[in-house]
Amino acid sequence: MSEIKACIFDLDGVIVDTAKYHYIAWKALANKLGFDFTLEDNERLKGVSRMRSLEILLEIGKIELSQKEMEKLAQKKNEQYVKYIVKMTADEILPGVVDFISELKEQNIKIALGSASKNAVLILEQINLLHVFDALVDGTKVKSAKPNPEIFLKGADELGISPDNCVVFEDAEAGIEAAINAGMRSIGIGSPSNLGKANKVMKDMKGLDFETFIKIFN
Ligand code: B16
Ligand code: MG
Repeated sequence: MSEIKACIFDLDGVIVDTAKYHYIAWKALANKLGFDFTLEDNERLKGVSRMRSLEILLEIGKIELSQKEMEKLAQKKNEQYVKYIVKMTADEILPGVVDFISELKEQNIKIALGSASKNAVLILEQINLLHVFDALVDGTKVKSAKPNPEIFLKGADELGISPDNCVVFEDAEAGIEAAINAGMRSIGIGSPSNLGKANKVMKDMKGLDFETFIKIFN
C-alpha cells in the first residue's frame, strides 16, 4: 500500500456539526413556502451543494420556481444560516478532531480541506482551525459536486501530493464515492449503513491516534 502523506477532511459532519444550523434555516424556508421539512429530509442535504439542496427541498414541497427565484431563496437561506455560524466557537469542534490533527502535524502529514460549503473559511475562522490547513478547497473553488472527485483531486494537487498517498475523512455517502473516484482511501465518519464503501467507518475521531490510523491501512 502507498505511504500516507496527506489527509483531506470534509467539514460539515467531520470537523463540526453545521447540519443542525442548515436544518433550522432550510426548515424556516420550507415553512414560509407552506410545507414541512423534517430531520429525515435534512439527511438528504448532507454533503450536497446549496443549490442542489434547494432543488431537493422544493421537490419535497412540490414547488416549481424560476432560476432567479431559486437564487433569491438560496441567498435568503444562507443569510439565515450565517447568523448561526458567526456565533460558532471552538467548543463545537467534534470529539477527537483537534488531538488527531495535532498528531498528523507532528508526523508531517499534510492537511487539506475538501468541503462543498461556500462558508468553509468563515466556519474555520470561527472555530479557530483555519491555520492548520495546508490547502483549502471549498464550494467556491469547484464546479462539480461530490461524488465527482474534483474537490479531492484539487486538494491533492494544491498539496502537491499524489491521490494514492491521500486519505479522505467524510460523513456523506457521495463523499466516500468521491474519494474512491479520486483513487484515494477513506474513513467514514458516521454509520456503516451508508458509509460501507469506506476503508473504515467510525462514529467520530475520539481517541483516534496516529498508530491506530496507520494500522487501518496495513
Ligand atoms: P453552503 P460539507 C456541505 O458541507 C453540507 O454538508 C451541505 O449540507 C451544504 O449544503 C453544503 O456544504 C453547502 O454549504 O451553503 O455553506 O455553501 O459536508 O461538504 O463540508
Ligand atoms: Mg459532510
